[in-house]
Amino acid sequence: MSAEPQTPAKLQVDLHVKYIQSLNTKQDDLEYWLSEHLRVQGIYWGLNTLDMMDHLDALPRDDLIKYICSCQHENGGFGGHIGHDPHIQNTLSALQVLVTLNALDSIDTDKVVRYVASKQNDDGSFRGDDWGEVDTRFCYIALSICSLLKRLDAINVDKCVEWILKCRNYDGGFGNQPGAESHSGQIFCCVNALAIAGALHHVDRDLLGWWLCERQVKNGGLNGRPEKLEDVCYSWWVLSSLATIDRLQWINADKLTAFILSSQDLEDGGISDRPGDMVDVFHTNFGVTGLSLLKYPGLKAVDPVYCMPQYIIDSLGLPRLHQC
Ligand code: GRG
Ligand code: ZN
Repeated sequence: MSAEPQTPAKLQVDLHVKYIQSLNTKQDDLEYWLSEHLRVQGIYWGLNTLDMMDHLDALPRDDLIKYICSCQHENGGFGGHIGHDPHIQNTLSALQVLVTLNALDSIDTDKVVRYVASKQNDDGSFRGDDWGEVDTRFCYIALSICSLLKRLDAINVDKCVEWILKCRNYDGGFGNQPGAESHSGQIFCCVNALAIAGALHHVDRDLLGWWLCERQVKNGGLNGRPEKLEDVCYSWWVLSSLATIDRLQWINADKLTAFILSSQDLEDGGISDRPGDMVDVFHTNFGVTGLSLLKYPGLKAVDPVYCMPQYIIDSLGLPRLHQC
C-alpha cells in the first residue's frame, strides 16, 4: 500500500522570527565570521522576511541603520560589511534596508546614484564593481536602485535595454551575458529590468511563460533550468518572473506551497533549499516571498519587480509594473 502524502506544517511565523533574530547573536559561530561578506545582503533578506510576516520590529531599527550607513564608501557604493570594497549588489541591499526602515534620509542618495551611473559601460551593460565583471544581474540592480530613488534619468536606460535584449535566447529566456544559457535567476533580472525600463513589450510572454512553468518538477518544487534539482529560491526567481509577465497561474500553486512549507525547520525555524537540508536566511526570504506570491494567508503582498512588500513600493509612489 502506498503511503498517504503528508500534509506539511503551516508557515511557522514565530519560529522564523526567532531564527532571524538569532542570526545577529551567533557571533561565537565560525559560520557567522565566514559569512561576513554577506552581512548587508543578509540583513535585507532577514528584514524583508520579517516585514512580509508583519514583524518588522523584531530587529533593532537604529542599530541596523547605523550599521548599514557605516558600510557606505566615499564614492557612494556600499560594501558587504564595514571596510569591505563597494559592490553594486550590496548597494541595492543597503538601499532596500533603508527604504524598508523609512531611513533614506540617513544617507546621501545623490552619491549612490553617481556610483551606480559610474558603473555603466558604453554598450549599456553594467559592471558590478571596480574589477569590471559584467552580468545581467547588474543591469537589474542599477535599474532597481535608480527607480527606487526616482533617478532613472541618471543612467542610459535605452542602451541598457538594448544590451539586455542581446542576452535573450531562442527559448525566450535570458542568460547572464550575450550567448549564455537561459537561467531562471537571470530571467528574473532581465524581465524585471525590462519592466522597470517600460520595455516588457520585447518579451514573448507565452514562450517565456512556457519555459518558466516547465521548471516545476514532480514534488511541486521548481528548478532553475532543465535537468537541475528543485530549490526553494526558484520559488522566487521563477514565480516573480511569471507574475511580472502575468502567467503566474501556469504553475500548480498548491504543490509548490506544499514543497516550500516542507522545507521549513520545524524545531529551530528557517527554510532550506529543499526538505531536510540546513536552513539559511537567503532561502527563508525567498520561501516566504514565494509563498506571498502564492497568496499564502497572513503574509503581506510582495512586489515581484522589487522583491519588497507592495505597501512600501506603493508608499514611494512608484507605479505597479505587474498584474498581481
Ligand atoms: C533584490 C531579489 C533581489 C535580487 C537582486 C543578485 C540579484 C539581484 C539576482 C540574482 C539572480 C540569480 C542569478 C539567482 C540565482 C541564484 C542561484 C540559486 C544560483 C545557482 O546557480 P547554479 O547554476 O544552480 O549553481 P542550479 O540550480 O542551476 O544547479
Ligand atoms: Zn537556492
